[in-house]
Amino acid sequence: ASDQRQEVQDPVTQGDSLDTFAPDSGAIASSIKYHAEFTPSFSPEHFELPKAYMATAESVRDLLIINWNATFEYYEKMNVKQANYLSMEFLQGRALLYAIGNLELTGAYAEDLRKLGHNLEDVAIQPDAALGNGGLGRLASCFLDSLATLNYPAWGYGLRYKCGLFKQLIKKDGQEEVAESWLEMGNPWEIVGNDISYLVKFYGKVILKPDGSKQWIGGENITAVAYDVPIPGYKTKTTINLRLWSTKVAPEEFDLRAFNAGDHAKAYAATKNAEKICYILCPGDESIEGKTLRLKQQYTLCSASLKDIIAHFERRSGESVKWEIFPDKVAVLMNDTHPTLCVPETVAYTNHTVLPEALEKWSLDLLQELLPRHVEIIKMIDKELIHTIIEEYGTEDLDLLHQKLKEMRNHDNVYSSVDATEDVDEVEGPDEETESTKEEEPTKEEEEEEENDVKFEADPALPKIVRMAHLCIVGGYAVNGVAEIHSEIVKNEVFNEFYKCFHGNEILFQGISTSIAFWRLWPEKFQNKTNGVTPRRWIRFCNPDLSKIITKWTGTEDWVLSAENLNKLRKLADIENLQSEWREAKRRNKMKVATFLKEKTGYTVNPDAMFDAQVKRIHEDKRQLLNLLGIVYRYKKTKEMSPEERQARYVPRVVFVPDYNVSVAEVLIPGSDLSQHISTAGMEASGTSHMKFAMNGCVLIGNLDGANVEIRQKVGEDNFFLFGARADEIAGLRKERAEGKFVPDPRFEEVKAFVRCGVFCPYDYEELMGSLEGNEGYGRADYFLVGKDFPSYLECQEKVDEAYRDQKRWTEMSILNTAGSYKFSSDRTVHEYARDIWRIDPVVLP
Ligand code: B1N
Repeated sequence: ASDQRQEVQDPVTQGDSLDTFAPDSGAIASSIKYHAEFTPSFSPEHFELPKAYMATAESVRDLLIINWNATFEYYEKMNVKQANYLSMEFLQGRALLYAIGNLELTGAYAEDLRKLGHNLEDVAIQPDAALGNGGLGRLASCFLDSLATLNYPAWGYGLRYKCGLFKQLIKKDGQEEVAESWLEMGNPWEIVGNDISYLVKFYGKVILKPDGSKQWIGGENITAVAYDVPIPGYKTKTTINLRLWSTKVAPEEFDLRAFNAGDHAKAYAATKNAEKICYILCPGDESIEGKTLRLKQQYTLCSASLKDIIAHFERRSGESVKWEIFPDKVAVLMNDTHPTLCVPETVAYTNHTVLPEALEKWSLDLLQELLPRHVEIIKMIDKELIHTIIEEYGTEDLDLLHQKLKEMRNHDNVYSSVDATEDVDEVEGPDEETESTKEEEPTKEEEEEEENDVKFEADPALPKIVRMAHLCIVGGYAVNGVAEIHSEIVKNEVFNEFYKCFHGNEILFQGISTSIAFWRLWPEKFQNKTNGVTPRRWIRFCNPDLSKIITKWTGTEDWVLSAENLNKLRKLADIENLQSEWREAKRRNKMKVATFLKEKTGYTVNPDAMFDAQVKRIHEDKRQLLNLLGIVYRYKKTKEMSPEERQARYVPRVVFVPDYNVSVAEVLIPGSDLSQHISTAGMEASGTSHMKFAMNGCVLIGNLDGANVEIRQKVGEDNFFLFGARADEIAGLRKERAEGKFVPDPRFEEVKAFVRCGVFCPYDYEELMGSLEGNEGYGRADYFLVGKDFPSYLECQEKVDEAYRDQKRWTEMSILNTAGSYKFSSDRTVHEYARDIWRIDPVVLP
């Protein structure tokens, strides 16, 4: 990629203005009425929900489209360099009130809707756009918000799943997942581009053409159609695009003959095959069918998006398409490894996990079958990698080189992208469509290559797999982790072989360390980009009460666009008046949570109690179990108290909130006092919910993992409840555990026994508790070290209780959390990506 920045100057419209449509009072009401009348998807009689929502949304969409078109046309005309963010997930949440807010029309819409007999807040009842699971998808959405707000030329690319995140029901036996289509009532936020579609090919074979080039033919073709979602920036005309692909059958794939012969099932097979690609988010991939589907999803995203990006480049180039400047015009970011199949192009890669089981691997056989041409290219990349290694390392010490490659291919710590380097006869032929498919004689160079391949052949006994992260690192020009500690682990541990490492003896002489041999691949590719979240949605929009206080005490509303202004609160944190306003706002937000919980779960909670929240996908490494066992322990202790003693304290009350999503977060986060980020150290890449909690004045309890480390630095050590083992201690502790040397704290034994005895309900707790003890058949002995961290967690929670009793001190901590959260604005993150990875500049519309 080129380092060149561009100077964007519009010679034509400089000084002119392309005014945003600024509707006066009454114009909004007419626009809503217009849509209510002419919207074809609802019956004409009434102006009620959901029709009122739809008509309001469509009138807002009109405004967005004006800005969206202006943005698009300007980028076309100026031929700007554009970043493209490819992600299998986006967690947008609700759009209506947010878009109106960004357009600064909340008052006007509320007023005009009132005239039409509706309340704006009540009209905004749309389902969440939940095209994601958690942090990774929500991060993508925060980035889009920041990109638009900061006027960066950028687009998001994703898939338009018909069913987003499942509806979660908690039944006696556990979680029940129910499919739910968010598109049932229609989606006013998308613009279908029936004229923007691409063929995506699967299966088939590769043939060699007479001119020596290769061609991928036959197989199955589907069509990907563009659905565009305008993303408005805050207080700017810039409105960028999220292009989501939906799949359908390519017309020629429909078997009309079978249909007419009455074999309808056969005729529809192709339709179903195509449509199922975008049917659900994250299809189960235990079965081979599931794996194939997931791979098809990933490839659809890559293929359609890259074709689209290339089409843009060609169109914007006009008469003279110069491919050598492609990297000056286009940056492509892969959000984790899911879009790895983009690698043959110009890409950058963000890693979001170091958990071995979460690092994507695909069987070479499956890839070979579905994408034969890509496998050829992947193998070429692999060969080139080995050459690079040989060049870097030299062949003087062949044994060592062998050893190195073997290590690289070792299953849990590798870097060769493909296990196999020997040739598989993937070039088929002869084929009817070509005159000749004879392979050319290998050149001398190729013969040498062959020799090296044989020398450095992978262990044939190992299954052939492609490690997507390795492919991303080899093929990407930049690789980044998502928090400082995570980026260190990425380069020094998990992918160290791609970065650099020492081998041979390290000598320490008079305090100076010298290594004998030095292995260096691509240290320059590795970077850190600590995650962030948008302060627009995560303070201003979800917490209007606190926003007013921040604006009042910092003197301006500038913090919405420049989060550094939040830090002005630091000096004010002990002022009595600010503190009492702050507490009142928190209390109102807690009342909202109480109302919400009552409605959603039927449980009553006392707003005077401390609200202690843990918000995470359910996973062993997030250690919900540590939280639960802590609660159980405290419950047991409360039970053992005398009635008088118990009176003086709150009895623990625990509510599980099912079906968590962005809208639920918008209620829970502002109304929490404490939030828990207690994953086993080294396992949470970053986390992002704690950034939202801190912004909303919640104090955190956590260990030194992910972005906790940086949050603690910013809010101050005294304002963060720290416990638990550090990342660099974990390996040693696990070893100790496995060797049976770990002596559990009596409180841990007590709480497990208490659960086991069945006080909560009769249930076979053996598996759950066994996993903490490493009993036979229950896998790795407390791999996530719940037992190890349990005592320090309990002690830390006691300190929290103590601190909460001093409301003045607590409020100060709360304010200091908001103050220190300034670093975790996605604006800062996006500026860093733009500067260091995408190399794009803001382009302000005239
Ligand atoms: O990405 C977030 C981080 O803040 C979290 O720490 C991290 O856990 C999360 C496969 C993932 N890592 N990996 C995923 C999501 C979906 C999927 O199919 C993996 N999500 C994360 C943002 O950086």
